[in-house]
Amino acid sequence: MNKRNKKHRNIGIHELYAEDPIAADKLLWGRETDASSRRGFLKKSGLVAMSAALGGFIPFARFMPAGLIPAAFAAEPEPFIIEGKEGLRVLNDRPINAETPAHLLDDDFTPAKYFFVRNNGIPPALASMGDSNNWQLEIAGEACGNPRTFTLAELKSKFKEHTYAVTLECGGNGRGEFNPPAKGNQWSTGAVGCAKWTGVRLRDVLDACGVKDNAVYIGYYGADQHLSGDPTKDTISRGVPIAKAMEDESLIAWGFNGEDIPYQNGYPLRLITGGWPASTSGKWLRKIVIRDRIHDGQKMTGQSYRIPCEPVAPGTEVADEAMCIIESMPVKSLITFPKSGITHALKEVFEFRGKAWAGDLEVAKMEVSINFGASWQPAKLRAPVNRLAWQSWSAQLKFPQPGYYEVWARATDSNGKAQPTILPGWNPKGYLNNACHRIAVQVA
Ligand SMILES: Nc1nc2c(c(=O)[nH]1)N[C@H]1C(S)=C(S)[C@@H](COP(=O)(O)O)O[C@H]1N2
Ligand SMILES: [Mo]
Repeated sequence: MNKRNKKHRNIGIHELYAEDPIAADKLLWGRETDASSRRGFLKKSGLVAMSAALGGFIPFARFMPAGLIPAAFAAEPEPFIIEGKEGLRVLNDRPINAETPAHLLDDDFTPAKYFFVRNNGIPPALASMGDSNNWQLEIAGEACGNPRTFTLAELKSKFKEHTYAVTLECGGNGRGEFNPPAKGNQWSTGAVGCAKWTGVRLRDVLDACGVKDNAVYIGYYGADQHLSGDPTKDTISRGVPIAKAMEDESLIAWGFNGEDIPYQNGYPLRLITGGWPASTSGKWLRKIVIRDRIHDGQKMTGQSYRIPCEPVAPGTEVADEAMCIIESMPVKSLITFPKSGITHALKEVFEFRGKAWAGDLEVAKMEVSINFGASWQPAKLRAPVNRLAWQSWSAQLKFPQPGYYEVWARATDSNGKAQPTILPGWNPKGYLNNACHRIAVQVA
């Protein structure tokens, strides 16, 4: 990870132009410059690219001086670069936490560059990893009959490979909206993504190591370091009940959309336990313990990833004993097209689309509103490609007259539970905000 890496393609536009405007012109738009006149010649492909970026044809493009940043980009903040990521909103750089703007989650399977990053500590150095096939995973714990260590190569050769599209959402996604505010990363809507994960079933590996009758929970340990640098401290060590661990879709994964898992998302090996807070899906996976009790690792106890067992009034202090571990995530959805706040004209009938997911359950119904929730109209909802994958939806919306609208989206799960239109129950740590996503649209 580095802030100022010249070799990196994903460098901020202002930085690019500041360093060498002529080179920036060439890189971004393919513009050739005549050194004597300093006039730029935008080739057809460059003009198309720039017009697309500006959202309109540029009638006087032939008069544009070389090395000029289009004014429309002037207000764009300089992005903080995370190697391998693009367009994310960075919430913290130590540890790195970055979320995905809703309009970049339009793909069925979130590309590596757009998959959010939630780190609790410092990821293991790539240079120290060596050949990923030698990466070791240890299986142990009180309720493990036959503790063993596997290399990644052994996992690949000894067990059957499976691929599932699984949605991961951070338990704190949406925290930024709670009032009184909760400490922690102020996620808006972007700590979520869905990728095709390839690996072996956690169940198959656990069975090979002997799951004793007294097994209750599993816990994970990763190779990342505590922020303090103290090697005796774990960054995070969470887990799930044994029944969740034994589900078909619970994986020890090395593949992400057919490639290696991106470095920030746990390369070369991670746990995938979909539908539950993504904090249960351990990255840079080194060890799994089969426990004879509820796992009590870092961020399993106290108030971490727990909500009041009974609802409380906003601002209430809740004792640890009255807090319960979050299990399945609640039903939720996003509008991924168009982008909120667009200023270009929408046609009278316009297709909106997005994604919806419901923790361990399926989304059964999707609706949209153009009148601040006064009435709802059905959207088309696709089945998930497999259990625990998010579902695509779309809706053709007709607007009665020009002006400013908000489009709201609401999903209902297979138990009949719908997203709240504004905010769900307040809780001390700001988890599980599954309020309806809303976007601004201008109809001209
Ligand atoms: N080893 C390790 N695993 C981890 C974490 C971490 O900091 N270290 N963060 C957890 C949390 S809180 C979340 S939300 C997800 C985020 O996964 P992502 O960064 O791939 O999006 O990873 C989980 N697994
Ligand atoms: Mo998280």
